[in-house]
Amino acid sequence: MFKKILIANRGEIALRIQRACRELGVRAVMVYSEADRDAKYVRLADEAVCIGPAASAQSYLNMPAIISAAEVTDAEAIHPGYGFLSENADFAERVEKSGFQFIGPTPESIRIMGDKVSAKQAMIRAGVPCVPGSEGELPDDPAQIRRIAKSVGYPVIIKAAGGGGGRGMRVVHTEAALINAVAMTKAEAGAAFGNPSVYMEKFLQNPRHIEIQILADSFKNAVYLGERDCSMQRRHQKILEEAPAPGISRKLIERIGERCVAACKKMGYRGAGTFEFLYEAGEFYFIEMNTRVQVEHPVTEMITGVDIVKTQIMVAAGEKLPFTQKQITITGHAIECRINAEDPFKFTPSPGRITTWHAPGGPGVRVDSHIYSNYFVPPYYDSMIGKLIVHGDTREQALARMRTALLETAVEGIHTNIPLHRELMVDAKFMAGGTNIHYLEHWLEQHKR
Ligand code: MV4
Repeated sequence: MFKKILIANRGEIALRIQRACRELGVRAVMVYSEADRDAKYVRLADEAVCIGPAASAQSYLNMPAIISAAEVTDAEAIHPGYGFLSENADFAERVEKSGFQFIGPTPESIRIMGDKVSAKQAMIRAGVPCVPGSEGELPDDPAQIRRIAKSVGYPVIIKAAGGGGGRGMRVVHTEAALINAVAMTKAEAGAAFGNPSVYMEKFLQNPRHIEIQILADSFKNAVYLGERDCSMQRRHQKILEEAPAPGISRKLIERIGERCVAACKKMGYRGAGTFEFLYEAGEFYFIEMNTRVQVEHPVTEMITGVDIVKTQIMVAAGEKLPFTQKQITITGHAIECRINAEDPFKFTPSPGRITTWHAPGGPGVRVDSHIYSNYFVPPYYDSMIGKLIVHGDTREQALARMRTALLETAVEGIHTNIPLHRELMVDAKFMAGGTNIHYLEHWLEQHKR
């Protein structure tokens, strides 16, 4: 096992990774920007290095500054968390070339999954079901593009190979609009991602967003840890997640999970990974793979008892996965509410000083947050200030525990989205389970204030 790890991130995930380090007896080095000088996890760290000013480009995205910090502190490995440099293949490569272990997949795996066309081709080869479409980059010839669209069937969606997470896509309903839409998406993709390559898929109208968590070691061992339902989102920002996904049979999850595991083994994938699927009319369709630990990983930890962050570190250190698929069992139900510093219904950011913070507690309640009374939420970064996670024997018990936890939680001095979560936890359709990716946006339209 490593003696010392550098954590190249901030906020709740920095604290989460530090907790995993302590359990493993690994010393934790934090890097921080000038805006995060007073952060709790910076004080708790064994060592801390300031890497630059508040702006992410000059600190959390500053590769030479982060690698220098690892050099001066004698860290052996770098954990990138999520966001920032976590899915940057060039960073992973520079980390390795500098003699450190990147806690994540190989640069090659990150690169393949970062290009959505090569990711999809890898999945097709590995037998993971994908959305029907162009099976590769769209050609330039308009007649060929029209022919592909006709065979896929309208509506279709044009997506940028360099996009992902909702960036660089366009829905097309008619042949008349097709060629112009492809040209527009290509132009935008070239400007935004430096890669004009686009592909085509059948547009699914009312899917749910279901994802499969996997863990793999360097010895071609891999397991899936069940699924998460992340359909409750607004503008591609998830607001709450749950596991298991309501109403989807274990048999179907097992079938799809086994395909994901087979794909990991085939690709020689190492580390934590998430296969994102759209689920519609009882079928799963792969869309993207994330090669990092995800914000919503705790719901999976709660239903499996597996520490995903600890396991990421163990497999990066060259250890074997400490469990087999047979040893993974799903117990109960978990829900996570993301707590954001923002207006609960207008969604405008609300940075500033937190005057009061009372955390909830009780059976099955977990709080992943770096905040404290008198903490200043800086305006420079993502608005998420923590996550409330509950576990219960049943979905109904988890819902009841989340309602109580949200009632107990007090954040004063800034606005948060807790009032929105309180309303969603008593919403009849959400309580019934299985709402799709458009539900929250429609709900907000009907509950305008
Ligand atoms: C789609 C789709 C419908 N059909 N692909 C958006 C984020 C990116 N990961 C993929 N996205 C979508 N791809 C096909 N073929 C609808 C979406 C989509 C979506 C997906 C997941 C979660 C939220 C979403 C919100 C709007 C659109």
